[in-house]
Amino acid sequence: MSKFSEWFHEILEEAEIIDTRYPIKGMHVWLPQGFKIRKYTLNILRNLLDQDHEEVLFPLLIPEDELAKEAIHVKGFEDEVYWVTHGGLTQLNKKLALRPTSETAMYPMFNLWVRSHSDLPLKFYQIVNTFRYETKHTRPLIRVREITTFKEAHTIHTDSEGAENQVKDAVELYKSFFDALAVPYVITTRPEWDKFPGADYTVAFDTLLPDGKTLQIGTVHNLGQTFAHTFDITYETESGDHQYVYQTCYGLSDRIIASVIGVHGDESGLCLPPRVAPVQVVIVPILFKEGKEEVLDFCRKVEKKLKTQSMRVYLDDRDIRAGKKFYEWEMRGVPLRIEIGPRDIKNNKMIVVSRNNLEKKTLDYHEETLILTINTLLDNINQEMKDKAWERLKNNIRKVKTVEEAQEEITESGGIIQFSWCGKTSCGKDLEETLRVDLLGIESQVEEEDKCINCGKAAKKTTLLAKTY
Ligand code: A5A
Ligand code: MG
Ligand code: ZN
Repeated sequence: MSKFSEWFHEILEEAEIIDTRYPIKGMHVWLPQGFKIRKYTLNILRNLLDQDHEEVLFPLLIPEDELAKEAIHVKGFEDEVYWVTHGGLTQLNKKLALRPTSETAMYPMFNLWVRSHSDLPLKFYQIVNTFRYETKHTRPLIRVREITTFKEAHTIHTDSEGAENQVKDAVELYKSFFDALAVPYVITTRPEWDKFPGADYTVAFDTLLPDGKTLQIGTVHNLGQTFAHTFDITYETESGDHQYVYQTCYGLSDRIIASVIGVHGDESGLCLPPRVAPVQVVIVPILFKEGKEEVLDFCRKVEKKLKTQSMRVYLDDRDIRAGKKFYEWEMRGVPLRIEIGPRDIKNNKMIVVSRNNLEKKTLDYHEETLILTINTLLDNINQEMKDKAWERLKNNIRKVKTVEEAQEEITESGGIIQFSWCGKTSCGKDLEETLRVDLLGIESQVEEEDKCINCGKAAKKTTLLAKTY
């Protein structure tokens, strides 16, 4: 296990995010702290999606014949499907799959729903659990067998341009989402052999974890007309013809939480972006024998004031050492700590400590501007976290000219390698095997004349590779 892996498992337990002791491999329990981080993260996501998507909720079970209809799709998932075979003691005539994803649950209904060009486009999403019998090593939040937080959006369009544009819109939406979490990413078009089963192409977001491996944190698929043909989803055009629709889908999972934890955490524990932190500001009274009540009263006043702005504030008035409280709230990733002691009250001061850099500042205390001051501090913390995370990602993307160089970088520093590639599947797979990495995909077309680092033929594409989760 890498040092990061160990850190990750420990912090999930210590910060009470996930309990991994549930007696089914790859299935875990969300604890109250984790559930809150998840809730605030999903609030951001729902706010973005609700601008032009409709939230729906489909059944968990999919009949065997529907799942099997789309041949390429089912081939991609056949090793990973859990089956319900019995109702009580009765064997079912038709096996039922636990959804690994919901194309084959939704699209038979889309067949019924889509009638006329005037109905389109349609944009739906749901946030549900899905089940995948993963055979690779499972890890909490990163590779699970019950994905508890599967956001899948599914859209329907009259023409291919509509679907193309939706892919671009979805990429923008995911950018906004990850920006809100201060999580940096690279965006690539996955190589042919790694696209979503049934898609024309897949655009993926990957972030970099501290051990130098990347994590796929989101995918956007252009499905073209493949599923439309399979599920006979057609609409009537203005002139009365019947045409097959074009579709896209895009998904996120528990990995969004894993990335927030993994990207920002440090040796003191969690470091949460203010928008998803269960507690955004903790107030720690610095108490001495004398003037105890006065300090507590003052802290209560500050707490009340900040709460009026629906800020998530916690006054830690437990009867334990302040140092112990600092340590605990730092471990839990609370973005901002306010310390108030008897001398501060006298001098109209307060001490604030930002979790992201553990910097301590003494500020003037003014009741009228308190909220503004704290909000500004929280905004700054978010910005600093984002800048730092992006800088680390950028510093870990290295351009190479040869396979040997790639090998060296991968063994010595990990991270993401940028290189020129001819675009051929056989050559790409050969590279993956030689270097024991994954091609993340294509960033862009090569602008000048260049050579593939592996086969020496004309390069067409700037491509990224990395060791991946
Ligand atoms: N229907 C489309 C959206 C779909 O299923 N796409 S997907 O297969 O790529 O899954 C969406 C996202 O879920 C992926 O980008 C990946 O980040 C995440 N994911 C896939 N398998 C996972 C697993 N076993 N555990 C956690 N996250 C997973
Ligand atoms: Mg897979
Ligand atoms: Zn090549």
